Amino acid sequence: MKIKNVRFLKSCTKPSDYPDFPHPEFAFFGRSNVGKSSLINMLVNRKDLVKTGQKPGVTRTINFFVMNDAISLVDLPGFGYARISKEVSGGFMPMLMTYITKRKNLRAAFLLIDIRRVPGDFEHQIITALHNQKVPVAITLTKCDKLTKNQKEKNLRLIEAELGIGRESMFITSAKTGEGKKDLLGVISGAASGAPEEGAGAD
Ligand SMILES: Nc1nc2c(ncn2[C@@H]2O[C@H](COP(=O)(O)OP(=O)(O)OP(=O)(O)O)[C@@H](O)[C@H]2O)c(=O)[nH]1
Ligand SMILES: [Mg+2]
Repeated sequence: MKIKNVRFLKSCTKPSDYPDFPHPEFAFFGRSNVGKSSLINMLVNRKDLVKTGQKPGVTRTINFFVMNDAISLVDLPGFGYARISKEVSGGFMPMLMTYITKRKNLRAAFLLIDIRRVPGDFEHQIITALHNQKVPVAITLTKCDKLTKNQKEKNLRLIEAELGIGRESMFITSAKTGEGKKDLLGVISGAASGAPEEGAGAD
């Protein structure tokens, strides 16, 4: 898929503020600092469309972007970072769960997992919530440039065992090298090729 244009649409936190955008939507979930914002920049060939940062907790709202005037990409806050709020480390989970249940035009989700980490409770909760809404989930391993081939192999086995799925069903990516870009764009263009959905705005 060729990226002709991409623009920021809106940043918000609650369903009543979600943009009334009827086209297929793709959202990026994952722990704080896993590389959600960086991956979106990589996919759309832009260094700084989305703000990224070295410290966890950079993205704190739901950010909607529009690509080729036809597809929306959503950068979400991360979960699992204890210092992000006075609450628990799952501080953003309610916002994410509401987004999953309310957003009718969510066509597919990318669940990002740092290839150096084994997924845990938060990832399982997100997978279950997406499955309940019948939203397909693409498990996307990030920061793959950071490991040697042997380390990658070892971690892939741990992640496969934890999620109960094989690596052939996962995407191996790097926002740094561009690895996986073609495959992820293929998921987006494939899933987006259906007609725009009815009632795609907030409920
Ligand atoms: N080496 C390498 N670094 C990466 C990659 N992806 C992201 N990073 C770095 O990881 C850090 C976090 O990236 P972000 O894209 O801000 O992560 P995020 O998931 O959006 O984080 P929050 O918004 O805080 O939830 C930044 O310093 C990025 O430069 C990657 O594929 N390879
Ligand atoms: Mg971010």
